[in-house]
Amino acid sequence: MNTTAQALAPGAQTQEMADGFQLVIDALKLNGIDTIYALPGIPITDLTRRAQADGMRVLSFRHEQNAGYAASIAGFLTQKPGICLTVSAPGFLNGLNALAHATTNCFPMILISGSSEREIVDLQQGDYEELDQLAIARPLAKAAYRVLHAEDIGVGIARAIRAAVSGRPGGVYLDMPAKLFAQSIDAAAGRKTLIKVVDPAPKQIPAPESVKRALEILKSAKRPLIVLGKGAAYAQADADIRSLIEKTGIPYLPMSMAKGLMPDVHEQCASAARSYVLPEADVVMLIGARLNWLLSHGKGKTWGGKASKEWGGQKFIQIDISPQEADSNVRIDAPVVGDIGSCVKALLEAMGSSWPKPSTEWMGSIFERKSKNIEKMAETLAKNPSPMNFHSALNVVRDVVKANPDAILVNEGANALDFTRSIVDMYKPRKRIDVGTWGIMGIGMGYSVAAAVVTGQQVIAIEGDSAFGFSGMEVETICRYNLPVCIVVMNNNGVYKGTDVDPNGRDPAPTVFVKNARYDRIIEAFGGVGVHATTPAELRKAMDEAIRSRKPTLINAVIDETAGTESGRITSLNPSAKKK
Ligand code: ADP
Ligand code: TZD
Ligand code: MG
Repeated sequence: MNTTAQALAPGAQTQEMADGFQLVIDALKLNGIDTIYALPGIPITDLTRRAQADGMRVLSFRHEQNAGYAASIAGFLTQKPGICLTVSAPGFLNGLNALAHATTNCFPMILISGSSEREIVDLQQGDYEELDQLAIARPLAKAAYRVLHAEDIGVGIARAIRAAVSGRPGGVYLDMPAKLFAQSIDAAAGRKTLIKVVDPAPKQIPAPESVKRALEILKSAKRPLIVLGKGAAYAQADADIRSLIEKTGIPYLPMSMAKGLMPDVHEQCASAARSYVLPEADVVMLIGARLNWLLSHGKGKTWGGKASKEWGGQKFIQIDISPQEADSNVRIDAPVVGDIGSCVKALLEAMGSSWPKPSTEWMGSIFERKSKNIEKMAETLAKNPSPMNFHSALNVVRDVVKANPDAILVNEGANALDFTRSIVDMYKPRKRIDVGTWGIMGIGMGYSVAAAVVTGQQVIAIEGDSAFGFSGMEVETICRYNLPVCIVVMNNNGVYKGTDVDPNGRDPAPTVFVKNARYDRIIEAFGGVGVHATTPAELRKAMDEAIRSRKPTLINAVIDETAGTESGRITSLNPSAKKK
């Protein structure tokens, strides 16, 4: 503990003191948290300095939203809460988006914000950066706490850690008024107040009867299907999930961030036959995936229902840590509530040594559709149009990821997202991180920084040009920390396409950006490598070189501005496009 000696009255012994800053740092370190994603300023500047001096990694960002997204994905990748540290009012609000994002996506994260003087804030007397932050954070966080006294810092951090990682993970807000940091207490007494959290995310063992019920339904299936969600990726139960899938022989469909949990090229992977297996399956086992909009709420035409809200007739087994998740959209015939590691283990044990494989008829029909679609896609990928389109550019990314399966793929945009997800195969768990449950733009550079920092692996960020703009200034951060991040901006001159025009001929259309922008030059301002790529060959060369050198690189990949579609794959959600 780095403490200050304070002189007392003459003759008295020197008393070792610790202040609030120190107790926060010590409490985090005691719990194995060694990294903070931050943006300094009153009242937390010294917290960032002292945390760094004490050996913590302090990554300083250009905007709190990006620090927050970094913290949230660090939580997803490590199962430890990612820490985002901000100043009061505006800094807090900038970080809040990421806190809500963490809660929505079930990522463990703690937003620690400095705040202004309670007495003044509560009487609304107009303090510097006055805002009732705790009240604002509460509805967006899994939990929200305020610490007023130095001796409560240990409890505050312990509660925040438990709330973030136990049960269904989420975002936690921790309010720390400026006065807290300057409070001094006796160092030895302070040390005793710190809590090392024992078993922060306790296992939750499923009830044996729920396991039995699930297996009976699964056994009765003629056309079973497993859907893997990002909860399954988060759980880090990779080997058991693989055993379950291979032992049962059931085809599986990975949700976006569960791609690679099982290799996309595995023979049981049904991604390329998605629109066939969803309506055809008679029993579907969801593992860490919610039946939200991304799965058409488990009903309607996608699932074989006749009308848009009609149930398709399949039975659902749902493995989830949240007991409230079942029946959120359709009836869940067999909820299995527990952590995925324990649930999958229990299923494997209860299954015994032999399990009937799905019929060759079911597997054969999937294989047939899959092969056809993969063949069609291969033809499209092999084309080399000029200008380059999403397919010819992503064909390169596909090869590069295949050759570098440990690299982490960050992905956002509309077409740039949807095409990447369907074209670029993933081979290992937790290697694909993207816009998540909200389909949010702006995660790109924050995710890239955190992924590089917590894994040490090469990061490849495939970014729509609009998407990139939300966090683009963080290329300075990437250069400053010299991180192995290769950003590819899929530059089609705008949101979805670059072809819209103002019917009145006055302004650029709302979806269109400066034509032929040179995003590559942005990174050059900070000493990174910028490349302008107009052909797949140029793109390949630049990506290979970025990965070989591990230098911060931004490749401006010029994409045909007519190539995209409105809203990518989710055109149907767009009210104006629907009218057409
Ligand atoms: P996707 O978007 O990939 O479909 P979702 O975010 O919708 O995934 O769903 C993830 C689900 O996983 C959530 O319902 C969450 O409660 C659950 N979950 C997260 N971690 C665990 C875990 N360790 N064990 C069990 N369920 C988990
Ligand atoms: N703001 C936020 C925070 N999230 C969003 N999802 C949007 C706005 C709306 N939006 C999308 O859903 S995709 C997108 C926006 C602005 C950008 C699409 O353009 P792009 O990708 O250049 O990133 P493509 O390849 O041109 O489609
Ligand atoms: Mg674009």
